[in-house]
Amino acid sequence: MATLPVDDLEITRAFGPHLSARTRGTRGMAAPEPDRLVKTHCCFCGQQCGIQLKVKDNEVIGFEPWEDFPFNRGMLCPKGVKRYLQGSHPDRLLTALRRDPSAPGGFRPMPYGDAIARAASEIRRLQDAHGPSAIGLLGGASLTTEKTYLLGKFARVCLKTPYIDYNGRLCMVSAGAANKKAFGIDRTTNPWSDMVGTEVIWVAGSNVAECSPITTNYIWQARELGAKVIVQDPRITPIARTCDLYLPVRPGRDAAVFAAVLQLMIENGWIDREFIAAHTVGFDQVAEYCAQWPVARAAEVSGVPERSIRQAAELWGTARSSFLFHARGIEHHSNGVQNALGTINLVLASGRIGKPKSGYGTIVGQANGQGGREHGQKCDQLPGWRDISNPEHRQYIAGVWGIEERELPGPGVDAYEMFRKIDAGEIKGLVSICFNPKVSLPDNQFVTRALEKLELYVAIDFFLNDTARHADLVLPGSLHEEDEGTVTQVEGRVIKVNQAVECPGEARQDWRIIQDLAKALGRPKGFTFESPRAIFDELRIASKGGVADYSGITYEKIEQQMGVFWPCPSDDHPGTPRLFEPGSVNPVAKGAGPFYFPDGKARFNVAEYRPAVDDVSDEYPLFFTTGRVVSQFLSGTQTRRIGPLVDQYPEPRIELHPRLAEKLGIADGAWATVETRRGAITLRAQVVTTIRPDTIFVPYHWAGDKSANRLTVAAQDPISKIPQYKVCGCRLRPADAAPAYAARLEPQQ
Ligand SMILES: Nc1nc2c(c(=O)[nH]1)N[C@H]1C(S)=C(S)[C@@H](COP(=O)(O)OP(=O)(O)OC[C@H]3O[C@@H](n4cnc5c(=O)[nH]c(N)nc54)[C@H](O)[C@@H]3O)O[C@H]1N2
Ligand SMILES: Nc1nc2c(c(=O)[nH]1)N[C@H]1C(S)=C(S)[C@@H](COP(=O)(O)OP(=O)(O)OC[C@H]3O[C@@H](n4cnc5c(=O)[nH]c(N)nc54)[C@H](O)[C@@H]3O)O[C@H]1N2
Ligand code: SF4
Ligand SMILES: [Mo]
Repeated sequence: MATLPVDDLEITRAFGPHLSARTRGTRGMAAPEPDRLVKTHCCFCGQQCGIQLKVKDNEVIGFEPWEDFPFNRGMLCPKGVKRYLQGSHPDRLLTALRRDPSAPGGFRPMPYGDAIARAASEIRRLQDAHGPSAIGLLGGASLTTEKTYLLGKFARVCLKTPYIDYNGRLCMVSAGAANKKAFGIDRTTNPWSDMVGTEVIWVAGSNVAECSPITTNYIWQARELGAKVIVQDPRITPIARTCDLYLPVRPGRDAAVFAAVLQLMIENGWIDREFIAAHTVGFDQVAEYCAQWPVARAAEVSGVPERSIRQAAELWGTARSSFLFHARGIEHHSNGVQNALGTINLVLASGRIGKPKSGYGTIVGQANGQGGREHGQKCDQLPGWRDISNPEHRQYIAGVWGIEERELPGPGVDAYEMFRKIDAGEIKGLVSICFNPKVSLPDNQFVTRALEKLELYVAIDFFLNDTARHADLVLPGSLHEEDEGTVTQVEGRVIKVNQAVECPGEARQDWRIIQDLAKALGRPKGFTFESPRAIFDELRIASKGGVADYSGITYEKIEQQMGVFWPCPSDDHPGTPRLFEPGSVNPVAKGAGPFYFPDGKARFNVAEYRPAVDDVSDEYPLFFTTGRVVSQFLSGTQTRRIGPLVDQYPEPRIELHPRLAEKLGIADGAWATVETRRGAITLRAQVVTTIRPDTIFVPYHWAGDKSANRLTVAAQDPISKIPQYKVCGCRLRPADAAPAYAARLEPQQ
């Protein structure tokens, strides 16, 4: 298939002249009065702030704070405040599209019913010729839990393919695998309000202030009451600017720091031997490994000064209460699971878990980063956090789905591996929803090449995202405010997204599209739900008895309690805000102890340091790392269309330290070219004192020749399969010339 041009400048520019009535209201002209307010949640990050949408004539025209919602108490970040502007964007898909290279933009509108029929007949053709596994399905963790459940069922029961995976593969899976190994359950341990009053908070690899702004507020509240904050990051991010101890780690070296800290805790007697003996196994092997990490060695490897590692060990080791958080900074590595296990070892050795002012958590990324990883859209998983390779689990879910156990496919492969299978011709047709892999996967020129080999690609989205531009058929799905359903936010609280408006034009709610496909394929059995509530009711049964047990959660209970923390195993159960409390009972340990293993004990795991793949070298001497800025979200499909957010940070820039800038002769604002073994891109430089001089940072929210993922390496963690987005070797030089896109940019200061 031919590639269509991708130019996000056109997207952004389109926003200006096409401002709709409601958008004009936000730009100084009189805003219309709303007909009603709808209590719901933000569509963007995993904080899932409560918000009230103002609705007039089936349009969202603004927002009001929802001050009663306990998590954010009316506070919102810039993205939450501007989110409502996307619905009115002229790019909103109102019809199905079919590829036609002769049409302007490469696509022609098509009646929805014809598009569904065409998609189904092509899927059937490919499956008849090559078997069920010729089709792959990609889902997303911005979808409601009901949709993710339906997708998992659709892949296995309707398409009968093992090949389903989701974009959380790029996000939560290192933390998830580590949590599974250590605790037998994968959830943050405490509600965030528990943080207020704790003594020490350790943040490893998270730009909390820009990516989880409401969490920052909890950290600040804790600090007001005396908490000491430790931040471990190669950049002095906004949260690091106000912390008590900053650990300027070299990208990819965190495991060395964790090992040395544990070693110092052991040497100084700062561990809780009683807790370790009563509630854990595996400590001795971990202690043996850490003995190889005297502080001097860790300092040399990690770049963190010896005295800072000692201070961290003392602060952490001697505290009476504490929280440890991490996010993608330590997880986006080919050593990501080991890094996460390194932090868990520090928590377990301290014995500070399962208590009101002490806890541990990985900060969830996407809107439903938590619920979206529990109910079966992962390649190896069945609903309720069940395992697709476990015969008992298969039997149970087959029973719920009304099929024979042997009819259930086995485990599939991770999302990146699916692209390798596409490249190899094994997967010939792809259906994707809520995923923009062309921008978000590493080494994305490979992804583009693979997309071109597909015989059939069907994309479901509300915008024609950069990947969907390769589709044969595009089905117009639903925006967040056009549907209802549950999501599970960062604390483990299951909440409800409420519908504010109807889908415009021929657009459909995503779950209806999936069911329409099942019907057109002639396999409607099990796909005749009439509402998200009906899907949720089946999900409750499917999750019953699993680790992620939602069976006692109802839409009514969510509304009454403003959210229900899972697990919630029965109708009269109030939910579980805090995990692992003494005396707590779970379905795996059955009362033997608070952790989710048959003996009720947590597991220490040796958390080994391994050098990064494609690490710095003589040829590529600088660390290249990637991440986010506050005003943009993920692959930018949504936020690059919201004018005020674009204004806040219009273009990706290369952050570099003044010393490096001077050495290379690169001035602030000048064009510079960064190159890795995969390719080169030219962006403006942003000279900042808040980054290690041996490291450069580029945010990844842009496509095409501004895409950081042209440069990243497709190395993956062997257990979680997360890509190593956070480090590879690169070199930097002043640009020979401005890039082609510069000609169309606004003049810069
Ligand atoms: N504004 C905004 N907010 C978001 C998102 C967004 O796109 N935009 N996305 C949401 C999603 S899906 C996610 S996953 C989260 C991500 O939230 P975060 O993980 O907090 O964000 P990142 O920018 O990916 O990376 C965090 C930090 O890791 C640091 N880092 C890089 N390499 C290393 C390393 O080797 N070790 C350590 N210790 N740190 C390192 C970077 O300097 C960066 O400050 O944010 C969520 N919130
Ligand atoms: N270099 C680098 N790359 C990264 C990262 C990094 O830190 N550095 N971070 C990684 C991480 S943590 C993540 S989470 C991924 C995210 O990567 P992606 O999942 O590819 O990013 P999104 O922008 O969320 O793409 C989702 C698409 O779904 C659509 N969408 C959103 N909600 C809905 C919905 O309800 N229904 C439908 N039908 N469509 C919807 C949006 O319009 C968008 O086109 O990127 C990863 N890539
Ligand atoms: S913090 Fe996250 S959920 Fe809250 S308003 Fe911002 S993007 Fe939305
Ligand atoms: Mo993420």
